[in-house]
Amino acid sequence: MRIVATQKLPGPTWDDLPDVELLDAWPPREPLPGVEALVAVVARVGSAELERLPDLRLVANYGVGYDTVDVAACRERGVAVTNTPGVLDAAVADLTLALILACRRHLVASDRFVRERRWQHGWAQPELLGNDLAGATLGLVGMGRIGSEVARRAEAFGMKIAFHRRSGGLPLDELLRTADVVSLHVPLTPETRRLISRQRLALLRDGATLVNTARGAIVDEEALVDELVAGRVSAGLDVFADEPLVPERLLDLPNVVLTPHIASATAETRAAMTRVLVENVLAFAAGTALPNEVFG
Ligand code: 8YV
Repeated sequence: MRIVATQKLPGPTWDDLPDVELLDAWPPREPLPGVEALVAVVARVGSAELERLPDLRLVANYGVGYDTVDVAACRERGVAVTNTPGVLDAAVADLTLALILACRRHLVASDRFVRERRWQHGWAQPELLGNDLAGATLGLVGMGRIGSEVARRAEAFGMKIAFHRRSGGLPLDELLRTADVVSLHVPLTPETRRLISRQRLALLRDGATLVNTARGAIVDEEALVDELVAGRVSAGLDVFADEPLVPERLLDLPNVVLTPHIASATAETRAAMTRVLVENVLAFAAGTALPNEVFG
């Protein structure tokens, strides 16, 4: 079976895949007949890309979020799509807590303060005065595997948990109005695109923190930048609407902590994601049921 990958993946199980060809460009410049499986790493797979791979039967997406893959277009052509759920929940939840702590305790600004040799009195500067996690309310938008892991960790810090999800929990607007920290844990779908609109951002309390480790396009990014420039709220952002572009206006703001989509980026988690992806490709090659097929 001919397998191609947009990139080599980390971890020992990668070598369990037989003869993977690494593509030097995505999408391929020329059509590649005979390729049946594609390992896709942050790669857009839509109708145009599928045309270059006329014999494709599997898109194995490296990641739990598969918004870059047009699942409907794949289905139309009889191409199955798999993802890598379950193994990255803890890593994403850890980074979420790290961003919450970094924002609420001005960690990055404090580090900069020391490095810039501005620490000249024993007493912390007023602008570095933070807020307790204990007693603060964390509003989770989405309460699936990752949201639940975030809740578990935040409870250990003494935070009160509120959540919104499709069925149950607080209405979204009420959650946004009442939480001290709002964290997003929903997939990017047509329903969640710009779910956190300009109007909804305006509902956030003064001094609230928005954390996004899900997908940038869930938020109206321009409206968020406006709020952050105004200094009314703070944010911890691991994801952006048009990665790797980060809005220029964010780069000098003290009330934002920025990371380059690293929520799942631990050696252990990335290796586990590779293992799950490889299991799916091997199941496909063996003609057995795909462990993590997604259907749109
Ligand atoms: C990236 C993620 O896909 O799983 C997801 O949905 O966003 C990440 O794990 C991964 O970093 C691919 O590079």
